[in-house]
Amino acid sequence: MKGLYVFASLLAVAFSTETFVGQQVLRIFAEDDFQVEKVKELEAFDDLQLDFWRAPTHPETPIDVRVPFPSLQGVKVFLESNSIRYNIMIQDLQSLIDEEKLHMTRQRFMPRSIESFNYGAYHTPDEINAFMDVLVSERSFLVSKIVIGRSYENRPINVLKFSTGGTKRPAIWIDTGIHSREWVTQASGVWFAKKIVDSYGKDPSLTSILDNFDIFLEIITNPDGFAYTHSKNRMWRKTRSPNSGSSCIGVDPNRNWDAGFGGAGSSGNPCTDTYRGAYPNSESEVKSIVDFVQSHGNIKAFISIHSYSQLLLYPYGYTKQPAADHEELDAVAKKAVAALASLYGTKYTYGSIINGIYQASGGTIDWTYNQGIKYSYTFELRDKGTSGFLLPAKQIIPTAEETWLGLMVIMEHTRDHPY
Ligand code: 0X9
Ligand code: ZN
Repeated sequence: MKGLYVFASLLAVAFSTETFVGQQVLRIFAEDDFQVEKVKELEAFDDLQLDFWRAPTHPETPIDVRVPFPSLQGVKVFLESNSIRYNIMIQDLQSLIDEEKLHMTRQRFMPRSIESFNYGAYHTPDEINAFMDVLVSERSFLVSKIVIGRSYENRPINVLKFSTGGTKRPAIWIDTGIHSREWVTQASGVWFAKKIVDSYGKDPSLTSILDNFDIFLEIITNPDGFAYTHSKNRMWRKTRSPNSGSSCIGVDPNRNWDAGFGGAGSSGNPCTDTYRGAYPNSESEVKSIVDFVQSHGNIKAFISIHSYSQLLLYPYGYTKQPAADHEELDAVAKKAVAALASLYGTKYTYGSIINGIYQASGGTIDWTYNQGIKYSYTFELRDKGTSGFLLPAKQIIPTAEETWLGLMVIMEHTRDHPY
């Protein structure tokens, strides 16, 4: 294994892509608060270079952690000597990444029409951008592309606008891919775009939504990070902006919003994956949405899509204080997860962020909710921890289809409960 590791590292240097050979993802079951604290000790140990896919929180929820090869032995010994139970969730991370890449290259082509596009494959940023342009050119009566800003590396921040007319109609916002490595979300975003144009005029419910609301869909919400997951490091989560006084790059765009900014559940260390940034909205990918939401002024539902864990969450993440609309948000979530499960039996849990997952401050939907967007939700799509961020491509379409049913419940509720 050591020889393989060295060889792979050399290869990686040659092609300057990050390799994951010999890395595993462990699923840890901390049984009590003491064991949770022990795992947090591991988290604090920077040299181990651990990547927590699911951070340590309550004893009941499993902790998933990607462990680089050189740290693997030490981490396992630490867990065993503290009698902390774990299993190997992903035996060989690089082989999953290789499979994903192989599948992608086989499917790869620039879309010529929205009918010929392969919705069941992962695509490069160029392919997704080309898809958006083809969609707009084929369905210009319904969809246009607007640019709400530029990323740190100067990529356009594209948003699809689905509109049947009117001036300043109320609107529904959906974004995918704010965390760049959560690939099933951007892939689902592409599928949603196609679903919307196919359903208008056919599905009476979506038709009535679009006759009264505009829908804004941002598929590649973190363009620099997404490009980086394709070219350099499949596991990149953050933006790609530099941090002054540090050689570490990037800010967690789901900790950078002006809602409980700087509180617990975010980090002040630029080298961590939950780094909040120097100040709220420091990231242009965040600021562009903030400016758009404020200048629009009539967004009624805001749905931000992540993966993984199969959760439907609503505010708050930074405080245990229940949202003023807690009961209504909870009732809609309950209905949405039931609709989602009706297709393939996929089970979601729902609740406020702080109760449903963990404390996270500076998150997207806490800010949108505090701006008065009552129907602020966030999904964490498939799976519950078999493949995690490396969800096999064959699950893209089923994931998008079932999620759509949940989205429809939220959008219908928004339509039927004007405020
Ligand atoms: O930590 C996060 O930002 C979210 N989990 S993820 O694995 N997608 O990174 C959980 C925070 C809850 N808030 C939202 N999902 N918006
Ligand atoms: Zn995420």
